[in-house]
Amino acid sequence: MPKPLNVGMIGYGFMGRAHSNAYKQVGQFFPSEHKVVLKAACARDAEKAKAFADQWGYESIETDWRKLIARKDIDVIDICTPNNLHKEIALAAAAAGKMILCEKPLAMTAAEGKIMVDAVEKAKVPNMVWYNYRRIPAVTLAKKLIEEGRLGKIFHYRAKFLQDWTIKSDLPQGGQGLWRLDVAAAGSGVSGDLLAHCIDTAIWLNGRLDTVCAMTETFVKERMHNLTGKVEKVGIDDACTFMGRFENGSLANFESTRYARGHKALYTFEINGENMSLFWDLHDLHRLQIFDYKDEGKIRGWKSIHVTDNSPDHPYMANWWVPGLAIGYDASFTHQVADFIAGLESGTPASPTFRDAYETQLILDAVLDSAKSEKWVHVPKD
Ligand code: 4PW
Repeated sequence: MPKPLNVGMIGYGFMGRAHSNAYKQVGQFFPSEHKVVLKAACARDAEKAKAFADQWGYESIETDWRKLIARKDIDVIDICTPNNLHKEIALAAAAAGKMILCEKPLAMTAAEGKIMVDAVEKAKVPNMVWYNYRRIPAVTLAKKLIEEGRLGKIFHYRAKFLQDWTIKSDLPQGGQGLWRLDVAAAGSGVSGDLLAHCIDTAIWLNGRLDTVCAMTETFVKERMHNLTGKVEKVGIDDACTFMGRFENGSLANFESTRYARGHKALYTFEINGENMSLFWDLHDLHRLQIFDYKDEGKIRGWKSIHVTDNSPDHPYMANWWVPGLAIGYDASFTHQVADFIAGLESGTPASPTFRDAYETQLILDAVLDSAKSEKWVHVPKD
């Protein structure tokens, strides 16, 4: 008999849907000793909670997250709220001995993140942050190639995450769907929302970032606030770019913006090593592009590996369809739940844990400090 893993979901937005979809898929494709049960969905508005619960198959609803956490029949708390609630909910969940899956970024600031890390470690509760791009098979393959030492010495790591959905100056800030524009709810703008993904992937693939020099811009300075009904100053960064240096000596170049007209979610990274370069693009998420300098001269060139084989060399794919058939963005979340469960069963926690994600918070703080001070900033070692 599989062990039930009873999930209590807090929030019902885009990420609430992405995670719920993963919970529903995981048992079908990644069998384990656990069976995910969608136990309760929680939102302040009962009607919205009920509609969400009915759509995704949650057994019950709560309108107060404290009541959800107090329930004996909940094992895992999934935090899909705006960022300003992550800390309070995580601390309460840890104190109640619940496992915690928290949407990214972990916290509003590194200081908040540290409190959350201490709480989950003190309570010894399994924990993870939803940096899902690590689980795209082509990205996981990149990690494998790097670990096998195929790239040699790394010289450059560059990443960008480009969107264009906030260019309209009459788009309000705050409230449902628009909390990402409200600094009180989000903590920051593109840095916490998009750059955080680039940083998480980068430190996973290329190790610690040591120093950064950043620039931010807020292109639209005032927006109507949905919660107050007044035009208010915009406190988030609309664009954030930085350069830096990794501990391994390689140079970093990062760009994130919501003002790149024509781009909806263009996340790319490229790594240049002495022997090999790798390039990945979210728009073509199955392809890992590789240039291998060790190839024979006359056939040397960029090649595109379509990571849809079902051989054990292509991470996750053997659990899906037949060789050659693609999976999508949603599968990265399914893989993350599968890895979380595998971590529970093996005793080796799946990454990124709260502690791993805290590293990203330290870098984000350093990036924003640097943009403000117009100076290079060292990323503190915890
Ligand atoms: O976490 C990010 C979101 O806030 C996502 O990975 C992409 O950008 C899609 O939506 C936003």
